[in-house]
Amino acid sequence: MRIAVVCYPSYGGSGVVASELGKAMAARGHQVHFVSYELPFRLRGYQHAIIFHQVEVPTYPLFKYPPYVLALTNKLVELARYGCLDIIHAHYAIPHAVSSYLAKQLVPEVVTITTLHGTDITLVGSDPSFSEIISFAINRSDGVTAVSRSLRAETYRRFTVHRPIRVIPNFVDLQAYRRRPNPELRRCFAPGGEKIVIHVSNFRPVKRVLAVVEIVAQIREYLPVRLLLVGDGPDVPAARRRTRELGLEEAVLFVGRQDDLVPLLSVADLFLLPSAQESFGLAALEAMACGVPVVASRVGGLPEVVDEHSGRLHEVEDLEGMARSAVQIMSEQGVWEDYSEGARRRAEQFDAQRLVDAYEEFYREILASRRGA
Ligand code: GMT
Repeated sequence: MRIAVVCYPSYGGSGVVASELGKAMAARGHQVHFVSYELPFRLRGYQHAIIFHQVEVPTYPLFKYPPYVLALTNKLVELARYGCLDIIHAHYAIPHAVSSYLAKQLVPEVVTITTLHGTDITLVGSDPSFSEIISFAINRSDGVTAVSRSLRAETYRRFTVHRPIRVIPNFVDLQAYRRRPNPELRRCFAPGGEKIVIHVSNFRPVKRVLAVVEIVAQIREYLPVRLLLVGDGPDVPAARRRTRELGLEEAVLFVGRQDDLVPLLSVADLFLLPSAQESFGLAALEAMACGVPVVASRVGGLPEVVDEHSGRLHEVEDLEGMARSAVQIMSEQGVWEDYSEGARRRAEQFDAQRLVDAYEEFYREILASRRGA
């Protein structure tokens, strides 16, 4: 198959899923064209059968807002006409599903698939400034997938969508993501033998990074811990401020964006994710694959990912409960080992091979149904 993958290139779950899926499809012999405004960060390094096409938007004094949707659509049309695409797979509905729809108006033989990831539905997409066009674009996609049952239900609840939505959960490469203990690195972060709590995100308000700092302050009343904050985003300054106010400068380490998470996850004892919304929680799944138990909020798709053997879920505002669970999981080595093994076992349910098969099958099904139509 000849597939165009449209995604955001920056740090964030939808770009990660799009990149890993595209790479897996290329490894299976398909021809994969990534289309975005920058090279997605998980695509660095040559891989056969992957071609990156950069979307450039011309500037003009009249354009207060450069028309990215048009430039993206134009690139897709070019590819469909001259590169002969079978499928355009848009990850994250805004604005990618709209560009796919427009491209199909010019090249009707191309099949369009949209994968809904989360905030495109729960936060931004349902804003009245976008909701009409996003409903329309979802309804006009030839195939639609969502990364969790919860996200599918939210889509039906918030939009006038009348198409079937296939749930294909996110996945993890279980070979790449496994615990690789490194006592030396562990000592660098926790020289006094403290436990290590980790949080990985794009530091947007929905992730509630300030709550992560608060929870760690509460854990420290019972257990010496260090917090590794991995990632970057708009809430970094506020998280630094709260860290200072709580007198936690020594205990909280801001390590910034990191491409390779496995070394960091491999020294961690617990992953904290107190998000206000989380359609799936890919970062939690990657941590679980590395044997890191999760304490998170009971929202969105998180209950579909974290079970009672791999971690604990609490109501969003229950920071005290999250701190208590964290202390219970980390205080006793035997308890921690049970959760760590449970986390890895649960992650094995989201094996990349099996879920890439599900996408490949979905592509074939939609292609067959469109061609038969
Ligand atoms: O908000 C983010 O974390 C970024 C966003 C994205 O699209 O990059 O993440 C969403 O998609 C991920 C991949 O499917 C999911 O694992 C995240 O749970 C989801 N984020 C939210 O729903 C807040």
